[in-house]
Amino acid sequence: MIKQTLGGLLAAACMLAQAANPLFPKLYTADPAALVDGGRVYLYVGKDDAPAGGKDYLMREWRVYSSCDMKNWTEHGSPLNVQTFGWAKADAWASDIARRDGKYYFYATVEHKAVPGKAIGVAVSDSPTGPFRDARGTALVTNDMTKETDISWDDIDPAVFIDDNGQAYLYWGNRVLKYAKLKPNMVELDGPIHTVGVDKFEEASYLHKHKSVYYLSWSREFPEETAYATGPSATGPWTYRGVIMKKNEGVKTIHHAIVDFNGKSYIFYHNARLPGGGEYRRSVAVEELRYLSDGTIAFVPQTADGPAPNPGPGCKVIRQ
Ligand code: FUB
Repeated sequence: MIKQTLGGLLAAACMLAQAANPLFPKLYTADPAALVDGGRVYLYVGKDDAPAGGKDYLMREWRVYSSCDMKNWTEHGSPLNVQTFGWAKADAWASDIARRDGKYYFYATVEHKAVPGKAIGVAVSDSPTGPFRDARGTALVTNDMTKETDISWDDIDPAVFIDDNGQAYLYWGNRVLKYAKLKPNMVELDGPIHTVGVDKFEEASYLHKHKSVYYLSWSREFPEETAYATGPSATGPWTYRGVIMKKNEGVKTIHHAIVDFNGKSYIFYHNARLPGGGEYRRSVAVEELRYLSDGTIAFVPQTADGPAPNPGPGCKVIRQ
């Protein structure tokens, strides 16, 4: 049997023009967030720095990559890290991003220095590749703002969505799913925090719209699978539709993001398939996602090859 090592995979990746899954064999990466902008898809990941055998997450920064064909990925380095938020002390956990009025708003989970527990910050940049700066100087959401559970990590995993009428929403949570409207400035909540009941919600909510249907997806149960519901608006009511992706082997989380790009749809997620991978050493991957004629989403198997190249007009692969 041929034993694959991380070094071997890295060498192969340097030679190959086209990435298969997992996408980034040089690093352990997790919690994908994605943005389609200017003919490219930008992919933001947390960097898993836990040592082999580590017993907890060690995540200090986010990394960004981009592609114009879903196959060739350009590295853009780390556009922000925990220190971007002066009030945060650790844990560059899951994030999401949106563009509004030419600015890029990056919502991020971190551990707060002064308010015990996880918090959500928002950073802003003029470019999808950063650099980002703290847009408020304070957290947007702190653990003491929600009281539904007594765990310290129930305010994690922001998911931002801007509806066609311009109204922006922030969904987030662990164990209990919450959402609030965002003001047009994208850096303040607008009104109360609501809770949402969806089946066996764990974390990693994601809201998107395809054609006229709203899709709310999340990591369901623990260990996690990716499940979804559909609704007639950004706030439901939600009808449970089933499982998009089954549970991982070797890691209990699966955090996902869904985008439309060049006429096709894609789901990013993480697994533990990089050599040496595991619970705290994850790896981001991508698959094509297909909608059936009734608007439901076809089950997505994880593959080693990933999607076929899908270059848009003017796609220029940036070689490094
Ligand atoms: O990466 C840390 C946490 O693990 C994320 O915030 C969750 O979604 C899970 O992937």
